[in-house]
Amino acid sequence: LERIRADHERALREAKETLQKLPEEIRRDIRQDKEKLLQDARGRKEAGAPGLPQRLFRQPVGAVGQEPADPDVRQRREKIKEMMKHAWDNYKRYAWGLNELKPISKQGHSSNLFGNIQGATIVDALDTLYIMEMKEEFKEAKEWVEKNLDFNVCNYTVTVDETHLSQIRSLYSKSFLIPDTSVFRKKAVELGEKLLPAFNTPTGIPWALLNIKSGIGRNWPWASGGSSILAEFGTLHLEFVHLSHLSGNPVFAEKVMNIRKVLNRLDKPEGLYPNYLNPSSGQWGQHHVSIGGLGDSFYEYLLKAWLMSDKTDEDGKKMYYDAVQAIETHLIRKSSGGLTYIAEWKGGLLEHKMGHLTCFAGGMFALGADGAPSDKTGHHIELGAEIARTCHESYDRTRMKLGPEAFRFDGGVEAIATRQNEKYYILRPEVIETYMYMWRLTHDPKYREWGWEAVEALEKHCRVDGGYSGLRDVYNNHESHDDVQQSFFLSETLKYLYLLFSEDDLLPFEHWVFNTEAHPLPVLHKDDGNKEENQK
Ligand code: DMJ
Repeated sequence: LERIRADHERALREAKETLQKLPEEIRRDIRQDKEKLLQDARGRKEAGAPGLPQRLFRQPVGAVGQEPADPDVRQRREKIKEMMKHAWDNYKRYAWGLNELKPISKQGHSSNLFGNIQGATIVDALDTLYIMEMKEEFKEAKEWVEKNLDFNVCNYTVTVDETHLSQIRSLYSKSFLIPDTSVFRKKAVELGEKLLPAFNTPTGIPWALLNIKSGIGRNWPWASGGSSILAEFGTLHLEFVHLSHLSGNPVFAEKVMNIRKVLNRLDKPEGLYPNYLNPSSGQWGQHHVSIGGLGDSFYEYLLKAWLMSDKTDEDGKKMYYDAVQAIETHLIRKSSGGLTYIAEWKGGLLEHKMGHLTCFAGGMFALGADGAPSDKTGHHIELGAEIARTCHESYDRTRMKLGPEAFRFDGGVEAIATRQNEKYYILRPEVIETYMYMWRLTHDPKYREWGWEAVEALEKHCRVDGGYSGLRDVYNNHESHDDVQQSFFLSETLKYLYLLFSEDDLLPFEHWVFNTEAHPLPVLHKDDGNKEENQK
């Protein structure tokens, strides 16, 4: 009551003062108020988004590289660009604005994973179009995002990892790579804010699913008694640290730093991280450990958090190298035929199976070699090379020269899928991702050769009139297409192929880290005034 009375009195006083002014003075005040409002609005427009701090766009290093010097390499790179054009043009023709393309039935496709989100292929492909200098296509994609991507329609349950996070990841990366990025920046922060209630759990480990309207979260019922999943809550770090930079709001970084704290407090069986963690009790669920599905990108983000912090994030570094040590001791094995593979661990027992997803680890080990103790650098590169060789074998031992979803090292087989439901290939990127890292870090020409084998196989078996399709069985004599052109084919598979045949000056590793969907994020260099931020 007192406050209302005071406000009321102040309003009366101001009105009286105004009435005592000459009409000319009143008109001047009004003019000044108007000008101020206009100025504020202009400022907001330049800053790109209301409420966001102004940020100068720095010309990014290596967002566009030089032409490859070698004419054969140049030609191969051109071919990959042509593949991107084929994938994009068909998406545009038959599925524009929808999530993905069905290249055989020539219509749009959307799996449950996407919820109500639309245009996943456009958002995902933007930075590939940009680095390939496909200017027209990039322009139309950017315009679509500006006009159509609206997270305010999200008054439903969203997945905190796969779909929505991947949108943040993707938008986010664009706000660094591409000039005039206010639109990406604004939308990334907007979506980040919407996801914050997912962290309202007793431990701060986020739910996998969130109803944006009610702010109530939950987990998948199949996930070990309603646990959160390591590869989901462990794959937020890079984007949330950057979100704090973009928005000026520390809350995002605080949320992911807390995840680390919780993990560091827990006992880990044999130093390994199980895939399931209950966000209420803070206890591990089933002791199932995998460097593939459900676990993979958690390990990737420990290493990349350290790299993205310009190697100042000591905590991330320690967690990564400790985890690799435990993985080597308990999961990495050599087959009798001499192939190194990463098995899965179920309550202490090994399942001698390696997923296509796990093949990304070859690139990760090699990328992490630099920070390993000096006597182990060569060993980490070697480990990466061995995983690359095994994954290449998994491709080479199929009829279509494209790898299965999972391959086994038991029952007398090596690097071969034995179960029918593991024989499919859905245009996944992980093996090519590893070739790209191995090429950049060793310049051994075999990685480009292996990448080219994959290009030829994709052209022969996956390319159809209406785009690119996955295959149901890579061991079959005849293609049975699954009729889906995954959006990650454009954002990851084709981007890694393009980088494999580019010079090292395109998105150089000293300046960029690739997030788990191959979207580049800039390293927060200490000398750019990020020192304190990195250490927080
Ligand atoms: C990608 O979208 C990401 O790399 C994710 O982390 C796991 N795999 C898919 C594509 O295979």
